[in-house]
Amino acid sequence: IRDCLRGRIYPQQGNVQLGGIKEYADKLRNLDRIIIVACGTSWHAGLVGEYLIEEYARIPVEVEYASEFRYRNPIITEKDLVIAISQSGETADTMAAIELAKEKGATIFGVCNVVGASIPRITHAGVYTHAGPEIGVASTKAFTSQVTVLTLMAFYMAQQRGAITQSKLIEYLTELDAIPTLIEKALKTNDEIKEIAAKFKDSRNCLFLGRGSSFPVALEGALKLKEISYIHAEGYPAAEMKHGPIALIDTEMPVVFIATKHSSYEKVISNIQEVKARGGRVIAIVSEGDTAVKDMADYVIEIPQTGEAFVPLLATIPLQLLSYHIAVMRGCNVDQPRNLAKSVTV
Ligand code: F1P
Repeated sequence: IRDCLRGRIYPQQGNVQLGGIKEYADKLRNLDRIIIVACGTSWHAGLVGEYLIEEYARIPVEVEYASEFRYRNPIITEKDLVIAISQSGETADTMAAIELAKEKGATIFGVCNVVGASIPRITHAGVYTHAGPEIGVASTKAFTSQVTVLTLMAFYMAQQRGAITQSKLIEYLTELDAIPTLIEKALKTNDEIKEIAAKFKDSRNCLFLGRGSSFPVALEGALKLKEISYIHAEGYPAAEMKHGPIALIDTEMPVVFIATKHSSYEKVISNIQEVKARGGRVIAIVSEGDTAVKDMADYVIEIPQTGEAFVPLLATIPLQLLSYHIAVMRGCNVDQPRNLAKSVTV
């Protein structure tokens, strides 16, 4: 995360560039569909990409686990654009999904961190995230960088297709430029998060809930907790809670909400009330200055105010820190979690 803040992701000059995909501007203007393939954390970044591309560029997007896609008989045509996302650029399932889509004539873009890895070599074009080496096995800064690239892609495609004007594009890019400073600010909640972690370190389960593009952030928060602390955690769309997970809520169940002041704020508030009414313990990620959620939740963590498109970049930070502190307090090796490999090449 700190490397990202030092400007190793956008906007440092010459780093993240859409140059490769800009050669495909015509294709992007005439696309009917995008298929995103990835595994693990990269798949969660793909889901954020789906929300942003559909919202801003209005292109239909499907997000597939590469590990499933490669073994079924998916419908792919030469009109499709497939975006493969991978930190390592070596994940065997993602490579197999690319080969399958290539055989059917699709155009393939890659979003990779490791320069010169296998995936960039088998894609038609792509973007390097340049987040620097991931030291730990669990993906952290790679996720924020992938989301940054997908956010840029969504705005670029939107502008190419006339869904947003050039001046709107510049407005969004200016907002994106401010994100590293806002992440610095978000990191200042580290000590508060450590105190919250101490209260929940002995939990056996945890739920993460969010709506819209905060739903994939909830999935990623749950995955980080599972991967590094071995606590069973589930991410769900908050609106899905009433269709099942609500049965799990009792005084032993911590529920982490992403409850920033954006389009679904009121609905998330009613979900928090439902959890509190059943004795659940709520940790909420809120926008700076929020009062309504503060009155309801047991613990709140503030993130700086930002446009809705950029919430995934900021809301992820406290969730990563929460998992980190819980894992350290439980004596887990956060860099080398048991049973996990950095690149899954088989
Ligand atoms: C995909 C991934 C990572 C996870 C772990 C296993 O890797 O699932 O998200 O943290 O390292 O592999 P990649 O394709 O993004 O390199």
